[in-house]
Amino acid sequence: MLKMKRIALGALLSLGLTACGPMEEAPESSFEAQDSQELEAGCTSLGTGITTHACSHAGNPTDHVSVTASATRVTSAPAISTKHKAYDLALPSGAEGSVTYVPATTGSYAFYRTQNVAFTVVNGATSATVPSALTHTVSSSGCSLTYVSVYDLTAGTTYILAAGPASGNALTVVPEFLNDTRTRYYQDADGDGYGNNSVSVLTACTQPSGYTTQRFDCNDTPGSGASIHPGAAEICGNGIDDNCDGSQC
Ligand SMILES: [Ca+2]
Ligand SMILES: [Ca+2]
Ligand SMILES: [Ca+2]
Repeated sequence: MLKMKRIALGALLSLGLTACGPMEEAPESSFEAQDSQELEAGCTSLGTGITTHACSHAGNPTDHVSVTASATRVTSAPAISTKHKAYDLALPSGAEGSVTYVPATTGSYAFYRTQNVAFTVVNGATSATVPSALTHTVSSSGCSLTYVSVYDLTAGTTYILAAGPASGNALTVVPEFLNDTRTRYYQDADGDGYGNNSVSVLTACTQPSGYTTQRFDCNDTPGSGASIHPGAAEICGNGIDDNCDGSQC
């Protein structure tokens, strides 16, 4: 009898927790495939997540790398293969200089730079030039990085990064692996600032229109759902869970 009471109490508690507790996070398993994706088709600009991240590296102490004129476009050029680091390259005077980059993982890599100078990525094994998937200027307050290019690279391949000539013969480069700093955005169909947990994109690009980083909107229906969201005041007696906390009052 006691056991039955315990079971009944447990069931009631469970129901209560379901009704009052925070909404469950959307399962992430369906998004795993996106985690190893290359740069999204149609992406025209990287998002602030990765740019801000790269800027923080540029604002910290950098590794100094001296590049000689005789070592350009050769696989024996100095390596800058550690990601999440800023490299301060001393390029040959008035000439191009090279460093090498060996990615640990296959995927999209962004090379942030302090100057818009000639920048070419060459496959060290085939000597073929690797086309950039995206190139654009960087605009971020207080950041010395002004330019970025993205390339789809293969793990274990030695790539040669040829840069310059550069003003002052100095160029800071910050390599970034896009998968490390992608941001998840949730669809906000009713425009109330809160997104639908079950409709999201994980992207290195700028925030898609109609999406937000806020989630837990329990009614994202355009029009009627706009007044229903976690920031709304709960109104008793209207039969609606206005603030999405699982209860109507
Ligand atoms: Ca919404
Ligand atoms: Ca809503
Ligand atoms: Ca209500």
